[in-house]
Amino acid sequence: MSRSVEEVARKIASMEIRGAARIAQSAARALRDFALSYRGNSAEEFLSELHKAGEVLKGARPTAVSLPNAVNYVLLAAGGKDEVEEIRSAVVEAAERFIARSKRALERIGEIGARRIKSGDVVLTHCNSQAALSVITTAFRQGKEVQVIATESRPRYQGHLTARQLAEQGIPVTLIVDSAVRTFMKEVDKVIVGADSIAANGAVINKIGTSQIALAAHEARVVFMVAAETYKFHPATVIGALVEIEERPPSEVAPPEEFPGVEIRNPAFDVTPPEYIDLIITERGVIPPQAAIMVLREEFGFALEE
Ligand code: RUB
Repeated sequence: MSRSVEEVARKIASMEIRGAARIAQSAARALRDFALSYRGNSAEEFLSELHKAGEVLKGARPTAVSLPNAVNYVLLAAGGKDEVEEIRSAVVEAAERFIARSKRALERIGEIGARRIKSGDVVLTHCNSQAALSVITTAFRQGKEVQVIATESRPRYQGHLTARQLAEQGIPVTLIVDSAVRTFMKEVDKVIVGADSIAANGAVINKIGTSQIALAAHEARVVFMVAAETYKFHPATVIGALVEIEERPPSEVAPPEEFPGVEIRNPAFDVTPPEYIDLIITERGVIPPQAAIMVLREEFGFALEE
């Protein structure tokens, strides 16, 4: 097994590489680099090594489906090839296509989503999502006056990244603790978050706390939007699979040795039901959550046969 594949998997697991899009792109890049550095001359062995590398990457974190979707996209291109060089160029080409497509999707989501932002809007976001930020920054670059409220996103504080990234671009941003969301909701016009996985029924799996924000937005009749590339849709949910919610180490929440006799739980993601989601912005257009199944059929039709 290539050291660099293991290194990327380790960085994904430790969250040095984090966020569903970055995770997916880095997995595609790791497979490309592995293919480029492979020195054997048996096509069969090469394919088997590639699949092992794919499994190592997929096993790094369980919730963001962008990870297996990226790996499967790249490995599918290598299938049916019986020469080492053919496999190598198919993997390199597919990985680069995936990365380019992922970057283009982010821009397109920004353009499409910005149409839903009006000048003067106060937008609340949670965690640190490139897709959600693409919408906000595109609207701002178009000259719309937007103000952002960013939640800190305990326990890993990805909201700090969001607040800094927005402030660097000159976008007015207020950082709040996660538990202040309902207090601030009366000042909010729109909520926009990213997604790690979207299920066939339109439920969105995203950073822990997202579903509480959706509930508060619903209560206050504030529009709740999700920005997600089509590779964040989860094909196996069509055939009944549930999305695994990652439970991370208790030490991220508090030092367990300082709390003898206390159980500390740290689920990293939660599920927002489709009833609380107004729309999902993808690179192909805006859909209601109930149309998730159509995206899955179009995108992964081949993978849904058993
Ligand atoms: C990140 C998170 C993000 C989604 C979407 O969680 O929940 O909202 O991954 O991000 P973590 P993007 O920090 O635990 O990886 O739009 O950048 O893909």
